[in-house]
Amino acid sequence: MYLSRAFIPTIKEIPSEAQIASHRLMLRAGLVRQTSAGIYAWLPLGLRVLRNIERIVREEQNAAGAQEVLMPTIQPAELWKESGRYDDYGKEMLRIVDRHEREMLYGPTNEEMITDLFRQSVKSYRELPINLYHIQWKFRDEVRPRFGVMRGREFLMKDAYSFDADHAGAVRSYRAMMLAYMRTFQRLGLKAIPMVADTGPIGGDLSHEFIVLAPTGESQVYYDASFEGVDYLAGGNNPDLDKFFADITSRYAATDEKHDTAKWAEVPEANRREGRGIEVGHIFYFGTKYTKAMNVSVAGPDGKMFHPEMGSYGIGVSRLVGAAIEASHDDAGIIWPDAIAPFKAAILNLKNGDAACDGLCERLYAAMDGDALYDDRSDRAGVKFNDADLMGHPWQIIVGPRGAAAGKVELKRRATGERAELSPEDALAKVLG
Ligand code: P5A
Repeated sequence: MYLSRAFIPTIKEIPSEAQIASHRLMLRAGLVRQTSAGIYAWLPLGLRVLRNIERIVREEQNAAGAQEVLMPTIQPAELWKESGRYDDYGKEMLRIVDRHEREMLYGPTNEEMITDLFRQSVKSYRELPINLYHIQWKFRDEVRPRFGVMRGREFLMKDAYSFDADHAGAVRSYRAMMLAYMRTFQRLGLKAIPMVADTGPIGGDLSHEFIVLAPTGESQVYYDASFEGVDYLAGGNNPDLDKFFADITSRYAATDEKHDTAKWAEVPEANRREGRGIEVGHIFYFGTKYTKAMNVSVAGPDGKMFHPEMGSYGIGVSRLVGAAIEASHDDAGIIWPDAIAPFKAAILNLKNGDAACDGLCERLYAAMDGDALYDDRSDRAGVKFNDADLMGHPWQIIVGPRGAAAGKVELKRRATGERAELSPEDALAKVLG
């Protein structure tokens, strides 16, 4: 993308309404704009990040055996009356009446709807297990929407729902999703730690939250440092789920709600870490809560009908954009993890109009095949450096007249500030490698 023509409305002043770094930086770098309280429009740069996160989430859900569907945002109230949650959900639910006076709502989550889809089609234990997910906008009329996309009213969630024949199967589904989550966060370039959690309005008796560490997080967390450096991507396509689960739950990690001082005292002192964290995912096992309430049963091997066991599994896709920035930024701007960066590199033409600079930049831009933002504006070099740092591209390929004449570029790594003078080919190899 040519920056001179891109719709990336950056802001120089620090937006006064934004209390935390990610919100300020998302506004300043032109990723999003608020359209009403807690509701945001995603602009090209922000949307590219959102799509990158979605892609990795989707790949890991598919690899874990979940199947993608797409349910609507608008739901009929009847389903929620069946489950008993229509009144429980209170003011957080956005209620709508259509022209025929039918009660509808903008979905805050989809347990009821997926249970209804399941009961329309699945009749036998032989069709189990099934895990269905979608990536869809949700609406929760939060009392205090704040921190930009981190606690919005409209937000993008990946939500998966598993159906199993028995408790053992449901536990297996839960563990498979937990591993898929650890892999997802690792691929996103984030350190997320699973912590035992309360189940709240979703219900059930087994639940974990996934917390990304960041000083501005809403939760106080306590965890064992041995979580750091575990490679969840090792273990191939047929991982030992019981071993994984035993290993992960043997390490202490809890938010203050669930903090157990006796167990904490057993963690070796050198390993005890305290800090703040952001909840980017939450998984639940709730057995037959919805299948019973909504009268869903399938035939077992003996012909007897039974209620399938369920779990649900959420990732805050839009929240992750903010969380990634909270976890990785400096005074100059965002520092994107490579996997989710909107562009791999910015190409900075320090002398627009100089034939050697223009020619070299165009050549680099073509070789990057759409994965570079080319700063072809006629601004001063300082403006270009500042904007590239603000937008946080992992690499900057800097092309000045002296270098261009000698067939050299400067390559800067945003995260470390390291710079090296290289041939254009070597720079490309590093950036694309
Ligand atoms: C699990 C999937 C659920 O809704 N039902 C379907 C279950 N869980 S949850 O914890 O309530 O939400 C899942 C994740 O969604 C993100 N999230 C939000 N993101 C932005 N703004 C919000 N207001 C918001 N509320 C929830 C969180 O990442 C949460 O872990």
